[in-house]
Amino acid sequence: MFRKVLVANRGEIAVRVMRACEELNVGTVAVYSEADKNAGHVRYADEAYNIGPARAADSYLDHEAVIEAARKANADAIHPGYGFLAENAEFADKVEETEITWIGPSADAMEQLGEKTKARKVMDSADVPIVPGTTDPVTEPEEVEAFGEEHGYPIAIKAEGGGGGRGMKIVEGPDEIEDQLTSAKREGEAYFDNDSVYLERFLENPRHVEVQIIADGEGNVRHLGERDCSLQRRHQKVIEEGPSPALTDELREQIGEAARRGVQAADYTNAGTVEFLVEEDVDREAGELLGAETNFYFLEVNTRIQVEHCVTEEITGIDIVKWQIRVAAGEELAFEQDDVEIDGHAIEFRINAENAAEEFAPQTGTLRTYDPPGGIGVRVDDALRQGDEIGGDYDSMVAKLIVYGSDRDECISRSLRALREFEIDGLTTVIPFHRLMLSDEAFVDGQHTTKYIDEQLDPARIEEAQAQWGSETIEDDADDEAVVERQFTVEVNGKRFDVDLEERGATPIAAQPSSGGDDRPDTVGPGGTDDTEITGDGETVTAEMQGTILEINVEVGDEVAAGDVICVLEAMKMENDVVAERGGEVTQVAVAEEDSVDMGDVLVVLE
Ligand code: MV4
Repeated sequence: MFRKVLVANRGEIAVRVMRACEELNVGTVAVYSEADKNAGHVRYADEAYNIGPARAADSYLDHEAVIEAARKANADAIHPGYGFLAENAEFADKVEETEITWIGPSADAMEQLGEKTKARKVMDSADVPIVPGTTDPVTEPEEVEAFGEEHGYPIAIKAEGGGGGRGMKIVEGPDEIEDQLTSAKREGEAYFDNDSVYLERFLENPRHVEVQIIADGEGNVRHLGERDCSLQRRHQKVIEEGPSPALTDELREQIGEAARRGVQAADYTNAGTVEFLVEEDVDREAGELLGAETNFYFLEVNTRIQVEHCVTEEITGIDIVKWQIRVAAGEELAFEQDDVEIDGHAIEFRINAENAAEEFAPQTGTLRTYDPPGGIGVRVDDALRQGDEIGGDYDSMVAKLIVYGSDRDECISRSLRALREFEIDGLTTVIPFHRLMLSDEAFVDGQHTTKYIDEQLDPARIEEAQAQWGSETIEDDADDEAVVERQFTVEVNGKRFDVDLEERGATPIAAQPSSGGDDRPDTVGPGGTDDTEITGDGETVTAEMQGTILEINVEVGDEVAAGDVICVLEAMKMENDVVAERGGEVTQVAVAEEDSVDMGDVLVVLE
């Protein structure tokens, strides 16, 4: 077993990995950016190293800085968590070239499965059903047309390097082929440096079901059952659960075995997830359910531990992260497939700092109250505590709430109880949205598909839920205790040390305002992915997230109407239209094309 593991991540997943290390008696090393000097993962680790500025590209994504920290710390392995460098085959390869062990699948396996037509070929040859389509790239409109004539419409054109909703274009009929093909190629080139695309039949109303697998270096592969992640908003998962309410035991067995065969064929090691689309037979001409049969189709493999892995841990009792570390250290899996039993039901809620009533706009602020729930069946994975600040530098996840029950009904009522107990003040979270879903007929009946939030749920109900259950921000009472605890951080040569002081008779440290202390707007407006503050007759359009300006469509003096696209912001590898909410005359354009902008930066002012 390793002596010391460096966790190349932050937030709850970094703490989750360190907890596994702790149980294995393995030392833990954190890395942190300037913005994270006092973050939970740094507090948890045995030692911590500063790897650069807040911007992820200059710290958490900096290959050399991470490897350098591992060297300084004398760590013998690196765990990447999810996001950041987790699926970066080039980084995995660099780590493999050192004496440090990469806790994850081999760079080779990551590369193979990252290229989608290769992954489709591997799965197809292992008898895993793939969505009907091509296993080689297509380049010409005529090829798409021929595919349409054979299989009908709609067709999905997907980027070879894509995944997670990026680089996918839908063609509804022959007249859209040319534009969508060009667009898919362009996105592939821009985001993945690869303009290669392939075709699939587009399934119109699928569920998203994924199978957790774990494999050791001796060729043993086990599947740990499935999770249903159908409740998504714009490709962002909101609630995940297991087992899937949409599968029969027979189908569950088939899909699990298919996943196992597939990754075995790819010589896969460590933890991974095989994603499937599940859909009832439809008559594509008439658009009607045939009802007779449910089919599943391979979509892609995620070569990392996922946010929602906890669901599987709760219903199997298997510590997936611990097994990741063990198999990377050369241990063999100590359980057979038949030993894996799915027991009960688990649901995971992402407690994001977002206002669901304002198109899930990210929120920043200070956690004035942070009081998570407890009791039977309740697990909270987080990396923060009361008083911490949620900045705009990284994602907006405050915590994950994972609830276990002996069956789905018990799990749902327990979840409602836990969400009612969860007390957060100082910033808006999606807790009211979760409470709405738990009383929503489609969700409670398990009937929802991937289209549910985006296309079927009435937004007015989200607003009502937010109004009803969104907590008021409570002002802090001044803390007038005579003993004041102060924590200091000392950084020596880029290594971090904590110093705790208890000061008697000291003046309490004033609480920071939850907003207004920075230059970001307090409120964010609706309107797609943009972020608009209405002031008097005017409107200041600001960036909702950190990103790059791709295109500016207006100049000073232009008249724009409500809903007009003002500019295009590339963020999180997606092109986002920034839209005017009210409209008016452009009085200022504060950015230029190719500028990097931070969340809250002013883009354009209208009057
Ligand atoms: C599809 C599809 C329907 N048909 N492919 C979106 C994320 C990316 N991983 C693949 N995605 C989809 N691919 C075919 N042939 C529908 C989706 C899709 C989706 C998939 C999983 C979860 C949520 C989704 C939401 C919209 C579309």
